[in-house]
Amino acid sequence: MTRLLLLASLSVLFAACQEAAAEKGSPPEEPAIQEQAADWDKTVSAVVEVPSVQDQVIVEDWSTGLKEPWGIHFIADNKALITEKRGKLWQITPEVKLEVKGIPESVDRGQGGLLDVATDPDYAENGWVYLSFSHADADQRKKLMTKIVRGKINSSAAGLVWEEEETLFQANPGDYLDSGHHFGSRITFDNQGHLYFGIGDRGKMEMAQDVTVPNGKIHRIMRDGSIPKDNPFVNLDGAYPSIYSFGNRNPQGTIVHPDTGVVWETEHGPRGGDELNVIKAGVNYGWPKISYGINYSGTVLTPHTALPDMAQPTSQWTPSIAVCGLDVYTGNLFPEWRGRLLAGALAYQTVRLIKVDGENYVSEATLLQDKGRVRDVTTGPDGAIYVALPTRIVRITPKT
Ligand SMILES: [Ca+2]
Repeated sequence: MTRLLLLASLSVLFAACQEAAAEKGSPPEEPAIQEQAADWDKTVSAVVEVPSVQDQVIVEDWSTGLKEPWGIHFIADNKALITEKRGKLWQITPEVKLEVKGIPESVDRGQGGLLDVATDPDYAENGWVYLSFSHADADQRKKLMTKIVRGKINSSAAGLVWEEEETLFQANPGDYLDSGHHFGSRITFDNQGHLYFGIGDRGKMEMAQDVTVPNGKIHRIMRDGSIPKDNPFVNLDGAYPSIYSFGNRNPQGTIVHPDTGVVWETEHGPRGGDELNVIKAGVNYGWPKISYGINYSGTVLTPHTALPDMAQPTSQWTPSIAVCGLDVYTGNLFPEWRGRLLAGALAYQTVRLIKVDGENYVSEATLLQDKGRVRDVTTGPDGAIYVALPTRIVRITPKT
């Protein structure tokens, strides 16, 4: 009942927004696709051709023999935790690959599986490791939803073991979906004790506008899983209190910029319209009411690239590069790149180095191209840039 009421009130709000737009003289009916293309230049940049900085770097294998690595996170110099989508967590150095046994069971189906890995900002003191994955309901593993846990990796006679597990986010059983699409779900932290993660729309695009379901959202929780008192929907009956923003199609990169505290996010558009967003409390990022993309079949998905009360992306990529993995460069090997975003991409097999200024997009360059689909990218403790490709991790260092 609550959900119905909320949906009803949201659609009333939406209708009111449309009317308001019509009153202001905006066309109530759609511009053609060609006219939308012209609009891209007026609102946000559609980045197609970018300069390359590849001649400034060396790319070498760091770890090979991996199978679909999804997340990479360094825990010491030359030592990283790596997730494989099929459900394995590894502690890896260039010489030794150790499996962490006893991690929670994930379901490797479609885009689901074992997804991101991150460590606590106070990892050296508390040892907490965070995982996101596609979790199955009890009903024969048919229905799935993104789940977030933390645990500790301890040494035992049998090797590395996952222990002291705590569930930080788990959806209500009724919100699990029989779909293998769009799980999100990078994990990142700010310096006020919050943990951010995304859940994609799970292939049910209208649900991204409904705050009574967890999909199509960026969530913010405390590191122990409790809900921040100032989250935007904590007082809205029926809403998931962990929701921080909504209307997010499939967040595949989320990172808090260490210099500015800005929460940057990359998300997949449909065909066209991959987005770079600045995530803020309570904001509607528009999916699927507004998009710079079209349906995969080539038909119009939505006539709108902008509507009142829906945030524009900071930048967007049309055609889609299939953004995946996002970090901020914080090392010393490339001093002039400090503070820039590192954005990976699957379809375009690229890593983009993005210059930002506060909440604004400035420019981007190609750092890596055509080495394989890029699933994740991170700054290592040594200042090199590490990139997860389909079977290996490569290390990027300066040429001179
Ligand atoms: Ca959007």
